[in-house]
Order: sequence, then C-alpha cells, then structure tokens
Amino acid sequence: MAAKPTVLVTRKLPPAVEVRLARDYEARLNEADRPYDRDEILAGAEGADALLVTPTERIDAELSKRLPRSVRIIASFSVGHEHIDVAAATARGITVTNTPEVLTDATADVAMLLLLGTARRASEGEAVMRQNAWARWSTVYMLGTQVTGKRLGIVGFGRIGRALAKRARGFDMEIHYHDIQRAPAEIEEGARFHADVETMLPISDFLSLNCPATAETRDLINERTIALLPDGAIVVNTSRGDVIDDEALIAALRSGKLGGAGLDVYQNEPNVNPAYRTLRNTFLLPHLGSASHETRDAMGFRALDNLDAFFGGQRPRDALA
Ligand code: 8YV
Repeated sequence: MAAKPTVLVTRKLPPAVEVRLARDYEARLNEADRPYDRDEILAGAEGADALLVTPTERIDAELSKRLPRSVRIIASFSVGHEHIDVAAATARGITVTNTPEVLTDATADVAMLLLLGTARRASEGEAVMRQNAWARWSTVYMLGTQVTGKRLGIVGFGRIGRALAKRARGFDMEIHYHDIQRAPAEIEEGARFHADVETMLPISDFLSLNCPATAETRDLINERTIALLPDGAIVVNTSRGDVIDDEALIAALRSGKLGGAGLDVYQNEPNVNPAYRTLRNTFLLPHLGSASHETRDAMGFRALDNLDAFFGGQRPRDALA
C-alpha cells in the first residue's frame, strides 16, 4: 500500500475531522492550537506533501517561495482566501483550495442575528440583565429600530449575500444588492440590482457586507460612503474587517450619523479596535460566522475531500485559480 501523504495541520480541527485526517494521512497536528509563526510553518512543512491551514496563517508570496518543494497543495479551512497569495502559490506549482458552500447558511444566520441584534439593542439589553441593572419596565425603555418593511442593501450577492436575502425576505425587508454583475432574475427574486454601490447606499436603512476582501473592497465603508447612507442606518459585517475603515465607522457611530453596527469580523483580529467595545450602539461577536458544530465539521470534511481528490490524481472541486 502506498504511504499516506503527510499533512501539516496548522490549527486544531473539530474532533471528527481529526479522526478522518489521522485515518487517511500522516497528520502533523497542532495539539496546543497555538498559531504558528512563519518559521514554525516552514519547519513543520519540511517533507510534508500538503498544508491544511486557516485564515490565521498568512501564506504570502515570500512564504510560498520558501516552502519546501515537497508541498504540492494548500487546503484552507475557510471560504475566504485573502490570507493566501494564490497566484504566488500557483506559480510554484502548488494547488490551493478553500471550502465554499458549506458555511453559507451558518454565516447568513449570523448576518441576520447581527441585523436584529443591533436594531433591537440586544447587547444593551443583555448587559442590563447580566448586571442585574433592570430597574423597571416602561413604554419608552430601550426602544430600537424595527427591521420589518425596511430596505436592506447587500454588498456582494454571492452565496452568503443571497442566503441573507432569503432570510431578510422572511422579515418583509425590501432587498437591494450591489455586485460586479447582475444576477439572473430567478436568483434575484425581486431584489433590486445597483451597478454602483453609490446608488444603493442612500436607500440602505440596513447595509450588510458580504463581499470578499480584495484590493477593490478594502475600506469600502469609509467617511465618504458612510455619508451617503441614510441617517441612523445600521451596518453589519460578516465578511472581513478590512472592508471597513474603522476610524470612519467609529466616528459615525459616535456622532449618531449611524444608528449602529453589528460586527463579526474586524481588522487585525483578535486585537479589535478598543473603541468598538466602548460604544453603546455596537453588537459584537468574535468571528462566529461559521461557528456551528455542523458547519465546522462540514468545512473540515470539505478540506479533506479536496486533499483526497488531489492525492487521488484528480483536480479538487474547490481548486482556486
Ligand atoms: C471561519 C471565515 O471562521 O471561512 C471563512 O472565510 O471567515 C470563517 O467562516 C474561519 O475562516 C475558519 O477557518
């Protein structure tokens, strides 16, 4: 029987995924789950056939070049792949894969949670209960914004943006979206397309960011674009922190230009801009978009399916580039 391929696994994976890994591969596991630095990745990759990584590892062009020749595939446990310079890896003859589709519903659920949680001041309400600070009920106590009937602008109408639209329709929201290209009518299901994000912002009572982090989307939410939103608008982000200029968003939350922000992703995670924590009108989660048992297992299995295909001599279904 042929030797099992060796895989450097940079982070701890869900138990069922590690069991399958150990069955089919010579797995170099990270039991302590302490993120590896560049030298540790390089040392661990020595003689390995594959890397199984997450967004906490940055595989940029320089690191790609220094990877041992033995490494032929990098499977990422994520749909986002901005942490890997795919072109540089491809130039080295390394295949790169991600895990699309399996986290669509979980992430759209969290986007809807952020939307509702921010609109209805769930963080503030929860804090009052936990601090035993609820003095009395009143007709005007902790009033929020209702989502029913409001206009939702979705930036990025890919799988997650569409799944959010489906959920928001259940709340009778009016759906608008901006993407590079218009979706077919059967996918739009009445959602209104905006070729320019500038035309969508002024009608977005709620704005959800569901686009990948690229050079084009970096700081998309900035002082200029925030000014285009209706006063009191609510912004939610389940994509990547780099899509938002933190200083501009914080200033708009402070001034009251924006009604609130629901955030699951941040620049420089986990070292989040501390101002977010001090603001009353933020609803904050620690990057939980795909964090359900079912989804994290599915992501791990999808990454393994990609490795299995590759070492079985086929092109993995999620090969990038
Ligand atoms: C995960 C994500 O939390 O898949 C992605 O791109 O951002 C999240 O779903 C994370 O990447 C898991 O590795």
